[in-house]
Amino acid sequence: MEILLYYAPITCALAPYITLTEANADFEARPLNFRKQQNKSADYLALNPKHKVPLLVVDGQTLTESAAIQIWIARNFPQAKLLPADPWQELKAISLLSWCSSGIHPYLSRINSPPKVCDLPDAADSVCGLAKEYLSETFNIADEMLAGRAYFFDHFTAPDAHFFWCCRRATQFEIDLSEFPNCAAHFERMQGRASVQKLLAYEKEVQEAFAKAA
Ligand SMILES: N[C@@H](CCC(=O)N[C@@H](CS)C(=O)NCC(=O)O)C(=O)O
Repeated sequence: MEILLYYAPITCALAPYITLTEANADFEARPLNFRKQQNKSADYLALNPKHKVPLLVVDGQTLTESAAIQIWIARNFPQAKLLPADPWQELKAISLLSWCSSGIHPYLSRINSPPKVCDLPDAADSVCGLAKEYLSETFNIADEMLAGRAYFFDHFTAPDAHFFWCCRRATQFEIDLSEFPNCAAHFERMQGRASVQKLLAYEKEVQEAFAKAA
C-alpha cells in the first residue's frame, strides 16, 4: 500500500503526520510551500480542489479532512489503538476530532488571517479579540476533560495529536496556555513523545529546505 501525506509546516497536517508515525506506517510526506502557493498549483488542485492540507493519498485514492484521515489511519493500523476500542468511547474520540477540526481550528485560522472573515477596515483587532475569547472558553472545556489524566482517553489516541496541534498553534498566537494547566501539561507531555519529536525534526528540515530554495 502506498501512503502519501501532503503536508505543510506549522499546519494541522502535523496531526496525521504524528498519528501515521504512532501507527508505524510506511508513508511518504510530500511538503508543500504555502509561501510559493504550491497548494494552489494546477497539479495540487487536481488532487484537492480545496487547496488545503492535510491530504492523504492511498494507492492513488484521495482523502481530505483531518477527522476522516485520522479515522482511516486508526482503522488501517488497529494495533496502534489510535481510537478507543469501546464503541461509545470511539464516538467520543471522533467527537473530539471533529471539535478540533471544526470547532477550534476555524478560530485559530481567523487569528492567522482576520481579513478572511471580516474585510472591514480596522476590524483585525476585534476579530482576533473575539476569537481569543472563544478559544479561552474552549481551552477551559478541554482543561476539564484533561483533569487528572495524561491523555483524553486511557492511552494516547488520535485526538491527542490533533489537540496538540491546536495548543501549538494557540501558543504561536501568544495564547498563554498556563491559564489552562491541564492543557499545558498535555502539550508538554506530547512534546516528549517520539512521534512528536520526529515531526518537529522533519518540520525543521522542511523549513530549512524552503528557506534555501527561496
Ligand atoms: N477542515 C480541514 C481544514 C484544513 C485546513 O484549513 N488546512 C489549512 C492549514 S492548517 C490549509 O491548508 N490552508 C490553506 C488554504 O486554505 O489555502 C481539515 O480539518 O482538514
